[in-house]
Amino acid sequence: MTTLRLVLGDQLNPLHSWFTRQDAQVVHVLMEVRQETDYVVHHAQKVIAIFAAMRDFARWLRRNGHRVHYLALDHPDNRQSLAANLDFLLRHHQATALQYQVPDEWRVDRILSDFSGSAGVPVTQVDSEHFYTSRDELARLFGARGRWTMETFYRHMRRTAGVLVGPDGTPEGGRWNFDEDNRKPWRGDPAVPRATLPAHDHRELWRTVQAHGVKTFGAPRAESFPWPLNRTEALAQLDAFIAQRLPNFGAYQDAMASAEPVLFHSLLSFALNTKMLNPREVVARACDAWRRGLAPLAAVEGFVRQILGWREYVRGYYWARMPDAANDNALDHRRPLPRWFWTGATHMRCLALALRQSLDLAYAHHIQRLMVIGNFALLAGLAPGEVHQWYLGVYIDAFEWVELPNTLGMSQYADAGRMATKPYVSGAAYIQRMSDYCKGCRYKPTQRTGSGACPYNALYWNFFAQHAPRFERHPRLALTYRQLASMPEDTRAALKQQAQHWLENLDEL
Ligand code: FAD
Ligand code: DLZ
Repeated sequence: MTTLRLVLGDQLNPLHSWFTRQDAQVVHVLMEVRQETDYVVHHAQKVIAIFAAMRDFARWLRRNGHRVHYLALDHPDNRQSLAANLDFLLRHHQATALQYQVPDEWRVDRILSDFSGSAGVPVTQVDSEHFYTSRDELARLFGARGRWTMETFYRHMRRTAGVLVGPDGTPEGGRWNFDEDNRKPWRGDPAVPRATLPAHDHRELWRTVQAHGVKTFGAPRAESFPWPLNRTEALAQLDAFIAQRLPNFGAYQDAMASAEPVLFHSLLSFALNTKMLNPREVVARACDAWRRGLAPLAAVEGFVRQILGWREYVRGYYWARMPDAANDNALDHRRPLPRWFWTGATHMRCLALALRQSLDLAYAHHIQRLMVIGNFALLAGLAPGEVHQWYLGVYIDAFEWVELPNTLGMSQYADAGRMATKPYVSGAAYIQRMSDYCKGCRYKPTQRTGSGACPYNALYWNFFAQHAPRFERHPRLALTYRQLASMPEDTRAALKQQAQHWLENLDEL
């Protein structure tokens, strides 16, 4: 009477109730499959990280007395798909039941529920015991309301989870939101503490991945692999963040610096998304640091907002809107990605830095993703589906449930503003204010036209001119359209012509 339990590559949670007791009749199954390496072209570090963390988790299970059947990528029994392997393993173990934790991705959810219908044994889906909210909580909260604002959801979460609220349900410090205190550029001070990152040797694993012909991009860094691959390492990273970087997280949350790719960000998204860490413990640690006077409220609230607010919000949005959300393209943007998205070889220094960093580290922080790369993609009218595939592949933390809403909703306005109240776009001035990226750039951030002008500027005005029928009556864009209307006709024509030139020569920028 054997039961198989499937553990997916982003379900590496040692605190799950499945693992509270050993049972000789339960076999835990983990599988490295081409189906999962190939649904998009992943960054090399993402494939190494998932496989290495799965292998580590399997070892942890065995050490703790659990039975494990691990199908490595090159194992002769491996059928390379979730369903074919489950079919084989059910027969191999003569199993009489299959259990799996609710997957986070719509695609995998389909695969497993389709398989359940033909498994030939009873199949049970259990909770992954990770998120604060159920998949449908956001949809239930907002119901038929047209716009689902994050702020409303976040306040609901603060109250229901009892996070940074007083006994009467009012926010600590008298405000729900400290964003206004949190928008400082960083000019070299305070110093950024050196992150102590793991340094795993995964050259052998990388050779296996390559020998199998898995297509990847980006730097593998296999000889000194820098990501946490188990809960112990993830907790060490959390400790270091709380002690060293959280106090300045809020103030410099939106800042960018060429010498400091991470600044005061936590680097916790991979550990969170693979469930090595639970969001509750991360939030609790941050709140505790504030209570003990080790970090200011503005920093702690800013950090909590990302996890208790945005992270749960995008998950609810994803489950409410899939599968339709994947095809969103409200602005009918169709241009292919410029070639330099895969190399970073562009003369625009901000993009070169953000892209090279992404290819090198499989990481960029939020503002680099949103206001440098995403901003350009939207202004240049790149096809949102292609932009989504790129983001889904490139970052170590990219899983569709969190990547897709951020890319198509927040960044590309492809959902017609269901998520973002207005498009997240800017000209060069924002990038210049929030970073040192423009220093030494071939293009001048203060110039709008001419071969030395920063392309963001003409593209910015062209975007609003082109999409005037959609945005000109938007109350929060009134100033933008007043500025556009007050420009002399020949200025508007020159901006249009300049933007056209950039758009026709994207690969050369
Ligand atoms: P920190 O800045 O230290 O934030 C702490 C934690 O808050 C993060 O680890 C993350 O779990 C959570 N968080 C912060 N912002 C968001 C957000 N907007 N949505 C959900 N959770 C958030 N995040 C992913 O985890 N996976 C993705 O694939 C992903 N794709 C993105 C694509 C685009 C276009 C944009 C604009 C954002 C994307 N984000 C994604 C959100 C955010 O950029 C990353 O979570 C963050 O940069 C991860 O780095 P960190 O751990 O240092 O985060
Ligand atoms: C991202 C990924 C990759 C590259 N490979 C595997 C794999 O071989 N086996 C596996 O179980 N999971 C993998 N993953 C993570 C899955 O894509 C993830 O489990 C789904 O996104 C479900 O949310």
